[in-house]
Amino acid sequence: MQLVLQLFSCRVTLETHHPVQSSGQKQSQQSSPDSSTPERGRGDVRQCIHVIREVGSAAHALQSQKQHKMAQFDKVSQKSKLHPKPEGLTLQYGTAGFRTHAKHLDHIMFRMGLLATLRSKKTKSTIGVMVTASHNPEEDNGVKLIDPMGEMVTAVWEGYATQLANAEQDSLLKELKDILEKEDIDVSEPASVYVGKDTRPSSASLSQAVLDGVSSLGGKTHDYGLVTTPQLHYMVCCCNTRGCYGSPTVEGYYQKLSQAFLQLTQNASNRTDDQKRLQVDGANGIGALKMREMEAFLRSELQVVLSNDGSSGKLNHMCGADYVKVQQKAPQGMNMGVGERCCSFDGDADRIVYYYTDSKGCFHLLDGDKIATLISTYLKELLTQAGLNLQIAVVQTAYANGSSTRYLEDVMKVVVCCTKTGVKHLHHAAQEYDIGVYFEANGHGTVLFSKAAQKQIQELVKDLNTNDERKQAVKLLESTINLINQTVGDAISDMLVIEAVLAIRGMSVQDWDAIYTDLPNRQLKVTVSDRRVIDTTDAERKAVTPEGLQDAIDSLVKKYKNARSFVRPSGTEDVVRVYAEADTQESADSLAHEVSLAVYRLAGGVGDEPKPLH
Ligand code: 16G
Ligand code: ZN
Repeated sequence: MQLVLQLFSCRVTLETHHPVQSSGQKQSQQSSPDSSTPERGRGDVRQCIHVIREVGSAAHALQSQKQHKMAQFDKVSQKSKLHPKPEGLTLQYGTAGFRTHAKHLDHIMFRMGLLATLRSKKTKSTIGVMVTASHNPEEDNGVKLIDPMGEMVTAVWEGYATQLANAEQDSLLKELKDILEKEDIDVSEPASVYVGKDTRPSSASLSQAVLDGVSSLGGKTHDYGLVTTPQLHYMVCCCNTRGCYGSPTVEGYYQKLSQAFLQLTQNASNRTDDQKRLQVDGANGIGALKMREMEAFLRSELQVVLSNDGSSGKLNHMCGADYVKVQQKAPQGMNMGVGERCCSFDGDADRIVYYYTDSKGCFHLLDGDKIATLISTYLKELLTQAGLNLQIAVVQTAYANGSSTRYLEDVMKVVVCCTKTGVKHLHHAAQEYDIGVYFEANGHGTVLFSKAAQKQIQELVKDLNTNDERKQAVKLLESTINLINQTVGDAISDMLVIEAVLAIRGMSVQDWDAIYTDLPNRQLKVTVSDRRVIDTTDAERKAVTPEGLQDAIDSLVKKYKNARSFVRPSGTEDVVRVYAEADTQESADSLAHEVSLAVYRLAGGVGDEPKPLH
């Protein structure tokens, strides 16, 4: 097809050759039909030979491209037999990529290697593939694709991922060609894919399957081995910005973050060793390993006491950010002193939550909402001090505690925006502002600075005419930007930001906790025969279907004080999630139960009816 088009365009060149000649030339040609004007005639012949040669070499190039393509597809076909798809198995690229028991994932990994290669050819950039199942049990695994600037892959390509993953063995090439055609990808383009993995026992062979997929399509790989998810996002961004974002090595990451952290904590020089001490629960995962590596770079400005470091316990088992957030209790294996500042990473270190126990033994959780509040308040103050007129917004989901939203809007006068659950939605919304702080209540989040905002801050740093207070504030802003991993939520980077903010403002974890008091809340799940019967709107805060469900929720909420409740189908589990908050824990529990019953009755509940919590 391409060849025909090229030949056709050559013919057009030949035919239009004469009309563009001057009338004088035309005349002389007409008067010498035997081409007795030798120059002109020779010129035409030369031109024709040139065009024929071009056509010939184009045809040759296309021929060899075609051969190359065939050879490539042969290789894919051969290699894919080593990573066969179990017949009938279908999986979907969900909010967090593919995630299931590791034993079902070998073919998925190989195919995601193929897809990442295509994505790289399409975008002419390096693409990342991370092998991890985050906070899931150790037996599970998963995979996520990372786009050129370190963000999540687009929705259309998520669709291709599902399409490719579910193609039966004999139609894999057909699906591959379909994507190539739809996206108009030249298969002979070079490709580059960065691969990383977490510490799960299955991750080594699964990441090898990704590498096989890439190489079978002729792509180049860089295997980073064991890295946190946010470290791989960082590498991809560093590579595609040609080093502007940092150096694409693990050491480059440690250097960039630690330098910024040390610069920030210089502004809190009278901290005691006690204040520098932080207990970190590594979830027995990759975060623990990387924290150990980073320690030396922090030059004792942060004194980490690491537990669940992977030396004995099981990944995410009774520990890690998800366990602490869901169970609302301290992880096992951590020796917590009264009032001591502690935090937990999840299995791939892209989430973090803080907590402490008070003198009465009461457990206090500081989740993503509290983190967003601390960071946005700090940034807003710096903007005021620096005299910068930049708009700052906090992006939350429906799960954000009502108290946090009220505090941010009413007291801090910050714009608050609510999106659907899932990092990509929050990330996307945060890009709309000069400074977008986004956090899910579960502890995944970061801060995005627009290019214009970064430029303004950098220019002001250089501006020698600014007075001391302004200069100090703007320098802090600059270091804070360097400390934040803007590509994705990053437990290590977020932890360092939080530690720096607490140090600079001279706050204890208790002071931070006291900024506002969380409304008691409860999350439950209900099993229904098909969770897709629940459709939501208004950033998942209202149920559109099944009919009558939202009315039922509205009238239940009215029975309680300061109450709020919503339901949504989970994107990662075959259940419907129910959230409720109210003025007391009893009310929140009771409301959550009543809403669960409404879901069970109106949305096709299966199994036993939900039982009251008390
Ligand atoms: C995934 C999402 C997370 C979200 C969670 C909700 C990413 C990288 N992760 O883990 O942001 O909170 O799903 O799970 O987007 P759910 O739909 O089962 O409630
Ligand atoms: Zn995670």
